[in-house]
Amino acid sequence: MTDWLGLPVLASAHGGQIDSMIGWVHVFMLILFVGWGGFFTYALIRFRRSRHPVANYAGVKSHTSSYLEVGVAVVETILLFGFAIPLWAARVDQRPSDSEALLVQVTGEQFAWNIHYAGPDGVFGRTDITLLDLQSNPLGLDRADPAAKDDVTTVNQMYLPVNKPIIVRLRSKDVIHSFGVPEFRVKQDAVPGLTIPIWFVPNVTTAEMRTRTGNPEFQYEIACAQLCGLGHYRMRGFVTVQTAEEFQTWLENEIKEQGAAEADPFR
Ligand SMILES: [Cu+2]
Repeated sequence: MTDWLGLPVLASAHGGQIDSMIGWVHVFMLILFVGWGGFFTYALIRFRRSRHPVANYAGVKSHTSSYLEVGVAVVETILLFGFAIPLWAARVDQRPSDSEALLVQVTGEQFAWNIHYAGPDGVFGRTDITLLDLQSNPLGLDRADPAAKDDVTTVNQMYLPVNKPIIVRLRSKDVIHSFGVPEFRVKQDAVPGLTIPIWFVPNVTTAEMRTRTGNPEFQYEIACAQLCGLGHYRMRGFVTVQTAEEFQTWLENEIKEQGAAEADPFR
């Protein structure tokens, strides 16, 4: 229904609602455009110079236009507080419980996305700012902490299972970044000092998307959607959506590899 908007291919459960909203906003804007355009044309003709050689300094005396403006303001207030804010609150409050969703911590930094999985124990390992090393340990993860043993961290590579609710806990190490994946219809600022949850359900695997788009190299891309510094343009991450089994295999491999690398850093 919203094909005429030329939006990116849709790949999340809630995205259809966003698209239909974008569609409706366009329709309403078109109505406004036609309405105001018509009024403008009417005013040009009705108040043309040949009919009004002398300006009227008194102007309009009736209060109709003031009442109309107050009316518009009242309607807009009702739309905002009666519909928009409650709808948005329902969306962000009714997020899936931590047990039914996959929790992924995403930390933006100039200029990369650090992705952190808690692993099978579901507990994120302790992080310590003194352990932070931009090359080898950008999150300052303390591998000595038992909860960190099965943690998996990656840079700019996010792996997600298809059809499972994902809760991203979004954070930033330095400035404001923005986590945007157009196909998921997800975009949220990452603000230093805050941990902001966002949730979505990716429902098309990367493999399926490659067939659908006819592009064998298709990748979901995390675009930083806030101008965050000189390297902003290269702050790109990638999301690979896989079947549940593929994701599990990937996670287990990473746990093994990252655990082994930790035990023998010179491997
Ligand atoms: Cu950024």
